[in-house]
Amino acid sequence: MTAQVTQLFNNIWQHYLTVTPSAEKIHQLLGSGNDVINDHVAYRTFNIEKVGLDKLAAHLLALGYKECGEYNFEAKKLYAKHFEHADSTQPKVFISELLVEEFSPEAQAIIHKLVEQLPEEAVTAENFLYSGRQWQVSHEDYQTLLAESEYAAWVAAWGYRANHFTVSINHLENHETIVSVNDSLKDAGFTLNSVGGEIKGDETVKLEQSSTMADHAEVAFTDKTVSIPSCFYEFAKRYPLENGELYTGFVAASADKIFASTNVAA
Ligand code: OOG
Ligand code: NI
Repeated sequence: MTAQVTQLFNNIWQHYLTVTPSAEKIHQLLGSGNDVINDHVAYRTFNIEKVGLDKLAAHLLALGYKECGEYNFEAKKLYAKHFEHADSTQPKVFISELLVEEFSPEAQAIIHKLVEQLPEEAVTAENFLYSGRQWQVSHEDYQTLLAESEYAAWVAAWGYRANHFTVSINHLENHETIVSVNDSLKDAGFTLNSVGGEIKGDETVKLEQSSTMADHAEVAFTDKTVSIPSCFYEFAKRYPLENGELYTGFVAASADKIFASTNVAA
């Protein structure tokens, strides 16, 4: 089963790189051999039965992942869960879903129209987690969604792919702190997500996180092709609990700010 998990994440990684060229550069910048380990990978979807969080999670549960935590983001109208594998060297997975019914009738209609186009069997296909967008969407509808929810617009444009991978700072040989990682990234010209400060969380919540602002890549909308934010790279440092084991959960207040990594720069 572990070989299958490794293969799945290799496929997800390759698919992510096609729209996130900076990830390869960041790997080289921070790593020194085989020390770049992924702390987690994140997914986004809509809470519509056909493509809900559970449908994505089914692919992980089948490979031995277990549900470990849940999170609510009231202002963003999102619900999320995270999953872990018994083999702790495998990435954790954070999956969120948009509470579609809480948006305007217009936005809801656009979202339902997209999801209806997706072939039923696409969701259970082996490649679902790296299948991208299997519906047509106009730039006009993208803009309508963007006005209400950056998250909704992102899913409409990119579909099913890792939204980000996350370097585990704990495993890096050349960096001890998140400040050192952030400084290297900035020196190399990368723009960090500074919403809520460059570093989200601290030792008291057992998790420090930072992320780049997403790369941009071209999307062929039905009416035109436009370059928009694609995917980003995150960095996480975990601290031990009383029992000496590293904290494995997420921190909702920090996650709330990480979502902004796919915002269009002001
Ligand atoms: C997920 C944001 C949350 C984390 O590590 O807290 C997250 C997203 O941007 O889709 O990944
Ligand atoms: Ni993350």
